Amino acid sequence: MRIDVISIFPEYLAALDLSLIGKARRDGLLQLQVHDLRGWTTDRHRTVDDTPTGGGAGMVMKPEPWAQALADVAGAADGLPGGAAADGARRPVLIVPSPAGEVFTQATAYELAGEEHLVFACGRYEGIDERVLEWAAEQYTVRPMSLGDYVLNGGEVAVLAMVEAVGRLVPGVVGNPESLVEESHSDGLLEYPVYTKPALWRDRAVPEVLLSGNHAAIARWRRDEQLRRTARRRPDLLERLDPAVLDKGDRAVLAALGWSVGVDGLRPGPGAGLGAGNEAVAE
Ligand code: 6GU
Repeated sequence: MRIDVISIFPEYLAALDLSLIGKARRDGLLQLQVHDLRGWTTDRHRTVDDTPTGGGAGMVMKPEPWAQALADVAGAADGLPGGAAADGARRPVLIVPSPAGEVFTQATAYELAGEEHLVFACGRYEGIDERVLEWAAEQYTVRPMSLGDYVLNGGEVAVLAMVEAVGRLVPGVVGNPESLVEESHSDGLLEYPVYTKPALWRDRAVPEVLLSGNHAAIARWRRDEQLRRTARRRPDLLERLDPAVLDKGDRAVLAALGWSVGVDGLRPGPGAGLGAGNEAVAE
């Protein structure tokens, strides 16, 4: 997979040299390049911003440096001018980090991991002139993306998160692909709690079932913990769960937590989140 990141703070992205993503780059699994947007300015001051048309606070990123950068980066992918549209090649995906974007989820990460070429355009200030996104749609699939309902100063930190979430799903990047199967959000539930040695630590014992060697019992306990934890911390995820994925044991745990399972989905009952075995679980 090829990934280009365009930013006025390329040093922010230095962390992409580290750990799993850094190794994937060195191994050639990810062709990741970070570019300084100011390299596409033409004035002496290398200006990338201007005042907002219509008035208001802050500054807006000028369109022309972005257009030059995005045209170069799209074309460089296969060595042809405007080469992204070459025969058979998929359009590159332009991801624009913004609190005004659609929410980036694990499902988005899986979608993007199947692409050939991702370009991340890091905005700063109040954002990028909207016409850049319209213009870029001629060459790119454009996807404004948000990490969640809070505001960062610019897209760089969001890009670190998205590149890591996508990159680790590219085949070969994570050494043991099984570790991708049993993790939070892969099945719509939060991950179960994990423990290591010693079995007794500062008067706290690990749950006994985990020492039993009974793999079926361990799997059941872990699944129950996933359901309990998700009900407690993220009831919104349970409400979106497809009831078809629930077995008899799941339904029993959910009933004990005060949830009802109907054909149309899961609903918290009057007791859910309060009593019914869901209370006083300190974390
Ligand atoms: Cl992707 N960008 C910015 N600037 N702020 C954010 C965000 C992205 N996601 C949440 N807040």
